[in-house]
Amino acid sequence: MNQPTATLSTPRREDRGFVLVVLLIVMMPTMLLLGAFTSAMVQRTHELSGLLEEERALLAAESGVDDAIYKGLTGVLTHTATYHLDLGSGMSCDVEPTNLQHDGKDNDGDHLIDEADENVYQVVVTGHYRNAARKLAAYLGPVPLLPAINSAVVVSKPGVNIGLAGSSQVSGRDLKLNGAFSGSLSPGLATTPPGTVAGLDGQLTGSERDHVVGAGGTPSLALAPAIDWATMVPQLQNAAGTVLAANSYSNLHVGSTSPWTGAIAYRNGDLRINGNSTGVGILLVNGNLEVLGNLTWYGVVIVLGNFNNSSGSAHIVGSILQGPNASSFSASGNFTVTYSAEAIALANATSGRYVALNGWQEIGLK
Ligand SMILES: [Ca+2]
Ligand SMILES: [Ca+2]
Repeated sequence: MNQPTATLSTPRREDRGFVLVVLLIVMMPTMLLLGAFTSAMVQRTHELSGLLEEERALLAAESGVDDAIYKGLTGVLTHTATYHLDLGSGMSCDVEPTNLQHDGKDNDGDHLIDEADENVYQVVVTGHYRNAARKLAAYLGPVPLLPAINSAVVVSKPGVNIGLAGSSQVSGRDLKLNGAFSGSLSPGLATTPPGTVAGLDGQLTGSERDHVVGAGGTPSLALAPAIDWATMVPQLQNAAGTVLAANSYSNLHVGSTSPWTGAIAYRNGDLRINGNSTGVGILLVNGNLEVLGNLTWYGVVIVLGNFNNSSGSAHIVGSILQGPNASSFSASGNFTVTYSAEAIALANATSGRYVALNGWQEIGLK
Protein backbone atom coordinates (compact mmCIF):
# COMPACT_ATOMS: atom_id res chain seq x y z
CA MET A 1 0.00 0.00 0.00
CA ASN A 2 1.28 3.19 -0.91
CA GLN A 3 1.83 5.39 1.99
CA PRO A 4 0.46 8.82 1.37
CA THR A 5 3.38 10.98 0.94
CA ALA A 6 3.31 13.98 3.16
CA THR A 7 4.44 16.93 1.27
CA LEU A 8 5.32 20.07 3.08
CA SER A 9 3.54 22.83 1.39
CA THR A 10 6.19 25.42 0.81
CA PRO A 11 4.71 28.84 0.11
CA ARG A 12 4.95 29.91 -3.33
CA ARG A 13 7.11 32.89 -4.22
CA GLU A 14 4.00 35.06 -4.83
CA ASP A 15 2.67 34.17 -1.37
CA ARG A 16 5.88 35.35 0.29
CA GLY A 17 5.60 38.73 -1.45
CA PHE A 18 2.00 38.93 -0.34
CA VAL A 19 2.95 38.39 3.32
CA LEU A 20 5.55 41.13 3.09
CA VAL A 21 2.99 43.52 1.65
CA VAL A 22 0.49 42.60 4.36
CA LEU A 23 3.19 43.04 6.99
CA LEU A 24 4.04 46.43 5.58
CA ILE A 25 0.40 47.43 5.51
CA VAL A 26 -0.09 46.24 9.07
CA MET A 27 3.10 47.94 10.26
CA MET A 28 2.55 51.19 8.41
CA PRO A 29 0.28 52.92 10.97
CA THR A 30 2.56 51.80 13.79
CA MET A 31 5.60 53.15 11.97
CA LEU A 32 3.81 56.37 11.17
CA LEU A 33 2.78 56.68 14.79
CA LEU A 34 6.31 55.91 15.91
CA GLY A 35 7.67 58.51 13.52
CA ALA A 36 5.19 61.12 14.67
CA PHE A 37 5.89 60.22 18.29
CA THR A 38 9.64 60.47 17.80
CA SER A 39 9.25 63.77 16.02
CA ALA A 40 6.94 65.08 18.72
CA MET A 41 9.35 63.94 21.39
CA VAL A 42 12.31 65.59 19.69
CA GLN A 43 10.26 68.76 19.35
CA ARG A 44 9.16 68.51 22.95
CA THR A 45 12.69 67.88 24.20
CA HIS A 46 13.78 70.87 22.19
CA GLU A 47 11.02 73.04 23.63
CA LEU A 48 11.70 71.72 27.11
CA SER A 49 15.39 72.47 26.91
CA GLY A 50 14.52 75.93 25.61
CA LEU A 51 12.22 76.43 28.59
CA LEU A 52 14.89 75.15 30.94
CA GLU A 53 17.40 77.57 29.47
CA GLU A 54 14.94 80.42 29.98
CA GLU A 55 14.32 79.35 33.58
CA ARG A 56 18.04 79.10 34.27
CA ALA A 57 18.60 82.54 32.77
CA LEU A 58 15.87 83.87 35.09
CA LEU A 59 17.52 82.13 38.03
CA ALA A 60 20.82 83.76 37.09
CA ALA A 61 19.14 87.17 36.92
CA GLU A 62 17.51 86.63 40.33
CA SER A 63 20.92 85.76 41.79
CA GLY A 64 22.20 89.06 40.40
CA VAL A 65 19.33 90.93 42.11
CA ASP A 66 20.13 89.15 45.40
CA ASP A 67 23.79 90.10 45.03
CA ALA A 68 22.90 93.76 44.40
CA ILE A 69 20.58 93.79 47.44
CA TYR A 70 23.42 92.41 49.57
CA LYS A 71 25.79 95.05 48.21
CA GLY A 72 23.15 97.70 48.91
CA LEU A 73 22.75 96.58 52.52
CA THR A 74 26.48 96.55 53.13
CA GLY A 75 26.98 99.95 51.53
CA VAL A 76 29.11 98.93 48.56
CA LEU A 77 26.65 99.43 45.71
CA THR A 78 28.12 102.11 43.43
CA HIS A 79 26.39 104.27 40.85
CA THR A 80 27.17 103.08 37.26
CA ALA A 81 29.69 100.52 38.52
CA THR A 82 28.39 97.61 36.42
CA TYR A 83 29.70 94.15 37.11
CA HIS A 84 29.55 90.59 35.82
CA LEU A 85 28.94 87.53 37.97
CA ASP A 86 29.89 84.02 36.90
CA LEU A 87 27.49 81.78 38.78
CA GLY A 88 28.86 78.44 37.60
CA SER A 89 27.12 75.67 35.62
CA GLY A 90 27.01 77.97 32.60
CA MET A 91 24.93 80.63 34.35
CA SER A 92 26.04 84.24 34.59
CA CYS A 93 24.61 87.72 34.94
CA ASP A 94 25.40 91.37 34.36
CA VAL A 95 24.40 93.89 37.04
CA GLU A 96 23.92 97.59 36.25
CA PRO A 97 23.30 99.80 39.31
CA THR A 98 22.10 103.37 38.67
CA ASN A 99 21.42 105.89 41.42
CA LEU A 100 18.48 107.86 40.02
CA GLN A 101 19.63 110.93 41.95
CA HIS A 102 22.72 111.07 39.76
CA ASP A 103 21.41 110.14 36.31
CA GLY A 104 20.59 113.69 35.15
CA LYS A 105 16.93 112.77 34.57
CA ASP A 106 13.62 113.61 36.19
CA ASN A 107 12.67 110.05 37.14
CA ASP A 108 9.52 110.81 39.11
CA GLY A 109 7.98 113.35 36.72
CA ASP A 110 7.91 116.27 39.18
CA HIS A 111 9.92 118.56 36.84
CA LEU A 112 12.89 118.46 39.21
CA ILE A 113 16.03 116.66 38.15
CA ASP A 114 18.00 114.55 40.60
CA GLU A 115 16.33 116.01 43.70
CA ALA A 116 16.68 114.41 47.14
CA ASP A 117 13.81 111.94 46.81
CA GLU A 118 15.29 110.45 43.64
CA ASN A 119 17.91 108.84 45.87
CA VAL A 120 16.89 105.35 44.80
CA TYR A 121 19.02 102.70 43.15
CA GLN A 122 17.66 101.10 40.00
CA VAL A 123 19.38 97.78 39.50
CA VAL A 124 18.98 96.16 36.09
CA VAL A 125 20.20 92.57 35.90
CA THR A 126 20.50 90.45 32.77
CA GLY A 127 20.78 86.74 33.46
CA HIS A 128 22.36 84.44 30.87
CA TYR A 129 22.28 80.70 30.28
CA ARG A 130 23.34 79.27 26.91
CA ASN A 131 21.19 81.06 24.31
CA ALA A 132 18.67 82.45 26.77
CA ALA A 133 18.66 85.84 28.49
CA ARG A 134 16.23 87.36 31.00
CA LYS A 135 16.26 90.92 32.29
CA LEU A 136 15.00 92.08 35.69
CA ALA A 137 14.79 95.47 37.39
CA ALA A 138 14.77 96.07 41.15
CA TYR A 139 14.64 99.28 43.18
CA LEU A 140 16.54 99.93 46.41
CA GLY A 141 15.90 102.86 48.75
CA PRO A 142 18.21 104.27 51.45
CA VAL A 143 18.15 102.59 54.86
CA PRO A 144 16.80 105.30 57.17
CA LEU A 145 19.12 106.04 60.09
CA LEU A 146 16.96 108.62 61.78
CA PRO A 147 13.46 108.66 63.22
CA ALA A 148 10.76 110.85 61.70
CA ILE A 149 11.81 114.41 62.58
CA ASN A 150 9.04 117.01 62.59
CA SER A 151 10.66 120.14 63.96
CA ALA A 152 13.79 122.30 64.10
CA VAL A 153 14.72 121.27 67.64
CA VAL A 154 13.56 118.12 69.41
CA VAL A 155 14.25 117.74 73.11
CA SER A 156 13.64 114.51 75.01
CA LYS A 157 14.11 115.39 78.65
CA PRO A 158 10.95 116.68 80.30
CA GLY A 159 11.76 119.95 82.03
CA VAL A 160 15.07 120.49 80.19
CA ASN A 161 16.25 124.04 80.81
CA ILE A 162 15.83 126.02 77.60
CA GLY A 163 17.58 129.35 77.24
CA LEU A 164 17.23 131.46 74.10
CA ALA A 165 18.85 134.88 74.05
CA GLY A 166 20.47 137.42 71.70
CA SER A 167 19.26 137.03 68.13
CA SER A 168 19.01 133.26 68.36
CA GLN A 169 16.15 131.67 66.49
CA VAL A 170 14.54 128.24 66.37
CA SER A 171 12.52 128.16 63.16
CA GLY A 172 10.17 125.66 61.61
CA ARG A 173 10.20 127.42 58.21
CA ASP A 174 11.16 124.51 55.98
CA LEU A 175 14.22 125.50 53.96
CA LYS A 176 15.41 123.74 50.83
CA LEU A 177 19.08 122.99 50.47
CA ASN A 178 19.39 125.91 48.04
CA GLY A 179 18.22 128.24 50.82
CA ALA A 180 14.74 128.86 49.40
CA PHE A 181 11.63 128.56 51.59
CA SER A 182 9.72 125.43 50.60
CA GLY A 183 6.39 127.04 51.49
CA SER A 184 5.60 124.67 54.34
CA LEU A 185 5.82 125.36 58.05
CA SER A 186 6.88 122.82 60.64
CA PRO A 187 7.01 123.33 64.41
CA GLY A 188 10.03 125.16 65.79
CA LEU A 189 10.48 123.27 69.07
CA ALA A 190 9.10 119.88 70.03
CA THR A 191 9.46 117.37 72.80
CA THR A 192 9.16 113.61 72.68
CA PRO A 193 6.87 111.91 75.21
CA PRO A 194 6.69 111.86 78.19
CA GLY A 195 7.41 115.57 77.74
CA THR A 196 4.41 117.73 76.90
CA VAL A 197 3.75 120.92 74.96
CA ALA A 198 2.60 122.54 78.20
CA GLY A 199 5.90 121.55 79.79
CA LEU A 200 7.84 123.13 76.89
CA ASP A 201 5.72 126.23 77.13
CA GLY A 202 6.60 126.51 80.80
CA GLN A 203 10.32 126.47 79.92
CA LEU A 204 10.04 129.52 77.69
CA THR A 205 9.97 132.72 79.67
CA GLY A 206 9.65 136.35 78.62
CA SER A 207 11.21 137.16 75.27
CA GLU A 208 12.36 133.55 74.79
CA ARG A 209 8.93 132.81 73.39
CA ASP A 210 9.60 135.11 70.42
CA HIS A 211 12.66 133.09 69.42
CA VAL A 212 10.62 130.01 68.51
CA VAL A 213 8.77 130.44 65.21
CA GLY A 214 7.04 128.13 62.77
CA ALA A 215 3.75 126.24 62.47
CA GLY A 216 0.97 127.30 64.79
CA GLY A 217 2.32 130.76 65.61
CA THR A 218 4.84 132.00 68.20
CA PRO A 219 6.06 130.18 70.14
CA SER A 220 5.79 127.27 67.71
CA LEU A 221 5.65 124.18 69.92
CA ALA A 222 4.65 120.57 69.29
CA LEU A 223 4.87 117.00 70.41
CA ALA A 224 7.50 114.96 68.53
CA PRO A 225 7.32 111.24 67.67
CA ALA A 226 9.20 109.09 70.17
CA ILE A 227 12.86 108.38 69.43
CA ASP A 228 14.37 104.96 70.00
CA TRP A 229 17.72 106.22 71.34
CA ALA A 230 18.96 102.78 72.38
CA THR A 231 18.74 101.58 68.76
CA MET A 232 19.63 104.77 66.92
CA VAL A 233 22.82 105.78 68.76
CA PRO A 234 24.80 102.52 68.33
CA GLN A 235 23.65 102.31 64.69
CA LEU A 236 25.00 105.79 64.02
CA GLN A 237 28.23 105.04 65.88
CA ASN A 238 28.76 102.00 63.70
CA ALA A 239 27.98 103.89 60.51
CA ALA A 240 30.14 106.92 61.37
CA GLY A 241 32.85 107.53 58.78
CA THR A 242 34.51 110.30 60.79
CA VAL A 243 35.43 109.72 64.41
CA LEU A 244 36.34 112.93 66.18
CA ALA A 245 39.18 111.97 68.51
CA ALA A 246 39.79 115.38 70.08
CA ASN A 247 37.46 117.36 72.33
CA SER A 248 37.95 120.60 70.41
CA TYR A 249 38.08 121.44 66.71
CA SER A 250 38.48 124.67 64.83
CA ASN A 251 37.69 124.69 61.11
CA LEU A 252 36.08 121.29 61.14
CA HIS A 253 34.80 120.12 57.74
CA VAL A 254 32.52 117.11 57.32
CA GLY A 255 30.87 116.04 54.04
CA SER A 256 30.46 118.38 51.10
CA THR A 257 27.96 120.90 49.72
CA SER A 258 29.11 120.52 46.10
CA PRO A 259 27.99 117.98 45.14
CA TRP A 260 25.79 117.41 48.21
CA THR A 261 27.46 114.56 50.08
CA GLY A 262 26.54 113.72 53.61
CA ALA A 263 28.79 112.05 56.16
CA ILE A 264 28.45 110.92 59.76
CA ALA A 265 30.81 112.38 62.36
CA TYR A 266 30.88 110.91 65.86
CA ARG A 267 32.39 112.24 69.04
CA ASN A 268 32.53 109.93 72.06
CA GLY A 269 32.59 112.60 74.77
CA ASP A 270 32.28 116.37 74.93
CA LEU A 271 32.94 118.46 71.83
CA ARG A 272 33.71 122.10 71.20
CA ILE A 273 33.57 123.49 67.66
CA ASN A 274 34.98 126.89 66.80
CA GLY A 275 36.56 128.76 63.90
CA ASN A 276 34.86 128.47 60.51
CA SER A 277 33.38 125.03 60.35
CA THR A 278 31.01 123.34 57.92
CA GLY A 279 29.26 120.02 57.86
CA VAL A 280 26.80 118.00 55.80
CA GLY A 281 25.14 114.93 57.24
CA ILE A 282 24.93 113.80 60.86
CA LEU A 283 26.94 115.00 63.85
CA LEU A 284 26.56 112.73 66.88
CA VAL A 285 28.02 113.92 70.17
CA ASN A 286 27.88 111.50 73.04
CA GLY A 287 28.41 114.29 75.57
CA ASN A 288 28.04 118.06 75.74
CA LEU A 289 28.32 120.14 72.57
CA GLU A 290 29.56 123.70 72.64
CA VAL A 291 29.43 125.71 69.44
CA LEU A 292 31.49 128.89 69.10
CA GLY A 293 32.57 130.70 65.97
CA ASN A 294 30.89 130.18 62.62
CA LEU A 295 29.41 126.77 62.05
CA THR A 296 27.10 125.88 59.17
CA TRP A 297 25.66 122.40 59.33
CA TYR A 298 23.24 120.88 56.81
CA GLY A 299 21.56 117.82 58.25
CA VAL A 300 20.98 116.63 61.79
CA VAL A 301 22.98 117.42 64.92
CA ILE A 302 22.41 114.90 67.71
CA VAL A 303 23.64 115.72 71.17
CA LEU A 304 23.16 113.43 74.14
CA GLY A 305 24.36 115.98 76.65
CA ASN A 306 23.89 119.73 76.94
CA PHE A 307 23.88 122.05 73.97
CA ASN A 308 25.42 125.49 74.30
CA ASN A 309 26.06 128.22 71.79
CA SER A 310 27.39 131.30 73.53
CA SER A 311 28.97 133.29 70.70
CA GLY A 312 29.55 133.38 66.95
CA SER A 313 27.15 132.63 64.11
CA ALA A 314 25.99 129.06 63.96
CA HIS A 315 23.39 128.01 61.43
CA ILE A 316 21.97 124.51 61.52
CA VAL A 317 19.79 123.71 58.48
CA GLY A 318 17.85 120.56 59.28
CA SER A 319 17.30 119.71 62.92
CA ILE A 320 18.91 119.30 66.34
CA LEU A 321 17.91 116.29 68.47
CA GLN A 322 18.77 116.30 72.14
CA GLY A 323 18.85 113.13 74.23
CA PRO A 324 16.85 112.28 77.37
CA ASN A 325 19.75 112.75 79.80
CA ALA A 326 20.49 116.38 78.96
CA SER A 327 19.77 119.17 81.38
CA SER A 328 20.07 122.32 79.25
CA PHE A 329 19.72 123.71 75.75
CA SER A 330 20.94 127.25 75.48
CA ALA A 331 21.71 129.55 72.58
CA SER A 332 22.61 133.17 72.20
CA GLY A 333 24.48 135.23 69.65
CA ASN A 334 23.56 134.71 66.01
CA PHE A 335 22.48 131.13 66.45
CA THR A 336 19.81 129.85 64.05
CA VAL A 337 18.39 126.40 63.60
CA THR A 338 16.01 126.13 60.66
CA TYR A 339 14.00 123.06 59.84
CA SER A 340 14.80 121.49 56.45
CA ALA A 341 13.15 118.33 55.17
CA GLU A 342 15.71 118.16 52.34
CA ALA A 343 18.67 118.42 54.70
CA ILE A 344 17.14 115.76 56.96
CA ALA A 345 16.61 113.48 53.94
CA LEU A 346 20.24 114.04 52.96
CA ALA A 347 21.35 113.15 56.51
CA ASN A 348 19.14 110.07 56.43
CA ALA A 349 20.87 108.82 53.29
CA THR A 350 24.40 109.14 54.71
CA SER A 351 24.52 105.49 55.68
CA GLY A 352 25.14 104.73 52.00
CA ARG A 353 23.18 101.57 52.66
CA TYR A 354 20.15 100.63 50.59
CA VAL A 355 17.34 98.16 51.07
CA ALA A 356 15.03 96.61 48.46
CA LEU A 357 11.84 98.67 48.19
CA ASN A 358 9.81 95.81 46.76
CA GLY A 359 10.52 92.71 44.72
CA TRP A 360 11.90 92.66 41.20
CA GLN A 361 10.01 92.90 37.94
CA GLU A 362 10.87 91.50 34.54
CA ILE A 363 11.54 94.01 31.82
CA GLY A 364 12.09 93.61 28.06
CA LEU A 365 15.54 92.72 26.81
CA LYS A 366 15.92 95.91 24.81
CA1 LIG B 1 12.26 114.47 39.82
CA1 LIG C 1 17.28 111.49 38.39
